[in-house]
Amino acid sequence: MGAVHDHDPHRAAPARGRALRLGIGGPVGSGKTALTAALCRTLRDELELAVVTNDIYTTEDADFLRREAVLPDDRIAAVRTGACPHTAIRDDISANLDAVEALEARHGRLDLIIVESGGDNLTALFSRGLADRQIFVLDVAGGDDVPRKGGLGVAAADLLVINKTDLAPLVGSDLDMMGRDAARVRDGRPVAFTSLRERPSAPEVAAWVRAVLREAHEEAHEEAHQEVHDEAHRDAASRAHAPTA
Ligand SMILES: Nc1nc2c(ncn2[C@@H]2O[C@H](COP(=O)(O)OP(=O)(O)OP(=O)(O)O)[C@@H](O)[C@H]2O)c(=O)[nH]1
Ligand SMILES: [Mg+2]
Repeated sequence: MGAVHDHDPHRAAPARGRALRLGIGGPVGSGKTALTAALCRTLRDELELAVVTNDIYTTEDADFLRREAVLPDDRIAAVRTGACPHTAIRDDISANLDAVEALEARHGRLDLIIVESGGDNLTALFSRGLADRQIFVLDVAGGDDVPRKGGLGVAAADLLVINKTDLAPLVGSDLDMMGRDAARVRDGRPVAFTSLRERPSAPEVAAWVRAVLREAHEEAHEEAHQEVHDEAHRDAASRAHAPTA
């Protein structure tokens, strides 16, 4: 992933002490809101969750999530981007960061904040200053040649979800080919096939999220351990150099 983000002007903030921020991006209508709803339903009893949605002119995605009662209303915030959706997740992330921080201020310790991007083209990736990890959602009806065509989202997202597999026979999409093409450009990063219509709890994506959280906790633990070690080392060094009475 490194090469993709080397020029990212926004550096990732440390995950320690705050919620992990998970971006969900992808083309219009691929199932980003359906996946957000699925993750909320599956994970809400085990994690402290909140959601930020991005729409260009409306708050439709947030309204949908509230109507579906996937989380209490005050855990769902809407950002109206008023411009290209990718600008709000990549270039000027301030409105999204404000929304994330307001949720954290209101709810105290959260484990996971999902940020759903507005539907956009294949090149839109989240700034690492906004999202610690990101999922890119394609759907099989958008064309089975999309993974082959690549694009940053397909190639570099931490997890690629290929959704609406239930529609594959109807639209004549070749799932095996989509999987092979995605694997070719993704350098070992994972791909999940989902049908949120047939399996609305998205168990494979929820399992991936749990694994990511475990990994983030382990990293934070190691970092904290390293800091304690460094401090002890500094104290010992300054004692060694202190003049003796
Ligand atoms: N058949 C089928 N339909 C699905 C599936 N997942 C989502 N949908 C439908 O696809 C439509 C778009 O889903 P959304 O979740 O709103 O897509 P989105 O990516 O959030 O769309 P935007 O936010 O507008 O870009 C809705 O009518 C969903 O019910 C699926 O796995 N199979
Ligand atoms: Mg949506």
